[in-house]
Amino acid sequence: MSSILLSIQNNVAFITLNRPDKLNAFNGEMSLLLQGKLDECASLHEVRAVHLSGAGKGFSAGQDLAEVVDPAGPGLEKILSEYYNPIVTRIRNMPKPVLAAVGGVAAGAGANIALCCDIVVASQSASFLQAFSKIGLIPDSGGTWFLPRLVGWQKASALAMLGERISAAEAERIGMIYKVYPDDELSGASMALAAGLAQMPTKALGLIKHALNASFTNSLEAQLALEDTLQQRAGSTRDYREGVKAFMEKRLPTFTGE
Ligand code: LHQ
Repeated sequence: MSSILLSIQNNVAFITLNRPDKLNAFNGEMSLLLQGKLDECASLHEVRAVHLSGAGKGFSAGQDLAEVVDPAGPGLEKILSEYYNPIVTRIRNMPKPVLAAVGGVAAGAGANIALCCDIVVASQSASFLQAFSKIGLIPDSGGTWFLPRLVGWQKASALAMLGERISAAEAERIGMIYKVYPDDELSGASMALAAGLAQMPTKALGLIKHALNASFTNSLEAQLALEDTLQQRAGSTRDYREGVKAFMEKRLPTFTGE
């Protein structure tokens, strides 16, 4: 069985991290496979939303530490530049929404790959930990970029330094994730969210992502100018015309992603 599964249903690509006996810890092969599946999702026109989850009882325990201690394994530099960084940039640059459904522990790079997604939901028993400092490392896979933006400097600093495991409820409370569902409802709820996203105006969602990607580093003036540019693009889509027409005709819109 492959360590990354992909299936596409009703315009949603379901990507599953699939090393359940290792809590879906990443090895090099799995990281490269995930990059390939993300490329497929980005290029396939029928894919209008991506749902990322883990098989079994964890989301992902981050780097498979057995690979790190293997003398024949990849070095630290390769792990970041060839494995994790390209995953994070693919998710952020994909002009389609990516939703992470965290149904168990999300640790290390596993946590930060979840947190770089556009919407993160979790089950009540899920947990998040910046495990890095416990083994003498710093948060990677965008952790030092996303965490302060999500939860503020103080919480980010404490979570990164202390490496404490926090509950999904606490993650929701501090704004690290969007919503928590009872354990037996996560799968249905996250699939419904992804299905809903896949029927929305896909180009506008991609442009929202583009604008948010830039918002923390742009000046207000630069962000207003970017909104202006991107709004012109959104306004030239079929879905925009359909959205306004449907509103005027007092009916539900049918968006096609065009
Ligand atoms: C694991 C792992 C794991 C292998 C659980 N590897 N087996 C970048 C640059 C270069 C190098 C390093 O990495 C990185 C990026 C990173 O992601 S660094 C952070 C790496 N991850 C960690 O340090 C997390 C280590 N794991 C844990 O702290 C715990 O296992 C967590 C909190 C994730 C889960 O705890 P529990 O629910 O109590 O489960 P467990 O500890 O009993 O784990 C279950 C099994 O999974 C166990 O194996 P065993 O054969 O004893 O049943 C663990 O050894 C194995 N496992 N994480 N990352």
